[in-house]
Amino acid sequence: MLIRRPPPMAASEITPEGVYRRRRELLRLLGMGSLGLLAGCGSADSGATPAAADAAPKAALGPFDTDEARTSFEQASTYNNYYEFGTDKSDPAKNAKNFKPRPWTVEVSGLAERTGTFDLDDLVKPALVEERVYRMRCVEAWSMVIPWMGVPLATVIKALQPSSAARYVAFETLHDPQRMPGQRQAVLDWPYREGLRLDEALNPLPLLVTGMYGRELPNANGAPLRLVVPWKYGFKGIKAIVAIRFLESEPLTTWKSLAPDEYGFYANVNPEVDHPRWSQASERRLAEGRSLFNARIPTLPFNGYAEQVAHLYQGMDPKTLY
Ligand SMILES: Nc1nc2c(c(=O)[nH]1)N[C@H]1C(S)=C(S)[C@@H](COP(=O)(O)O)O[C@H]1N2
Ligand SMILES: [Mo]
Repeated sequence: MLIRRPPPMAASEITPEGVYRRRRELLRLLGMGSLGLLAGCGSADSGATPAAADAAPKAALGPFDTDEARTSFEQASTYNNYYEFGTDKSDPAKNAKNFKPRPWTVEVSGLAERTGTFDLDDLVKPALVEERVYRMRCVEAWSMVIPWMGVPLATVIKALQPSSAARYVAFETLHDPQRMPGQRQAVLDWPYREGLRLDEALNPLPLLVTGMYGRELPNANGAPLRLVVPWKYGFKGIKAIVAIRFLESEPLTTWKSLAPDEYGFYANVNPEVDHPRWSQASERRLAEGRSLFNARIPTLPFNGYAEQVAHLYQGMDPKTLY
């Protein structure tokens, strides 16, 4: 995570949020079964223009959804970290445009009852997809509010039946320099790797994501399958997942192995533990009506999810949680 001055955002402040809402309403009117599930989990209209928001029917927010102003689809899909497609924020949207995210399989291995190669739809069942509106806080101190669509990681893991010896779950991104041009350079030790402690992974918050804003997941955001762990820094949210492994000991993760004094395995958002090169006390929120140049807002412990997850770390030194 090299530190760069953020590029100008002017054009992308104009958002297609209205388009997103209209599509949802249309699907609702058509009574589409799968959307019933999605809509039931809430899609508040808080990020919309005021006039449209008043006119639109309001679905209740789910228990984990934030009602903060949302980042627009345009912003969230064009300002990305995805080094497999380049290191500039604008690279992934351009360089991943022709990436083919289907067909897609995921290899499950290690300490579990059900292992093997799964077709994506068999592992992350479309019928179980729900919407979650989460804050996303990058370790670089910018943040977004994104309506993700996916299946709770806990649901998927339980179906795989990890054995009692399994204490960690590890994830790996596709390694294919033909399809991911950024991998032709040794920027990272490819493939990108991430992981969670199993009890973290079984918490209700982490989501295996296949969509956002009521649409298929854009390639730049990690199509067809990425992880979202809202109380941790964004780099834990590994994209284009092709492998899931159940392990007894902590797996090596990409950013920790590259710079262990700067990035940890836990990477829990913590305003009191600064990055060695910058403060983590506040963040620049990229959302409706805000740009990266707006005044900073305070960063919350566990990114505002302390109530749901703080108990997982009782007795641990907050410094090691970074
Ligand atoms: N495979 C892979 N996953 C990745 C990254 C990456 O470079 N490669 N970047 C991470 C970082 S640093 C962040 S902040 C988020 C960004 O997700 P977004 O582009 O959808 O906002 O993806 C994470 N997942
Ligand atoms: Mo990040």
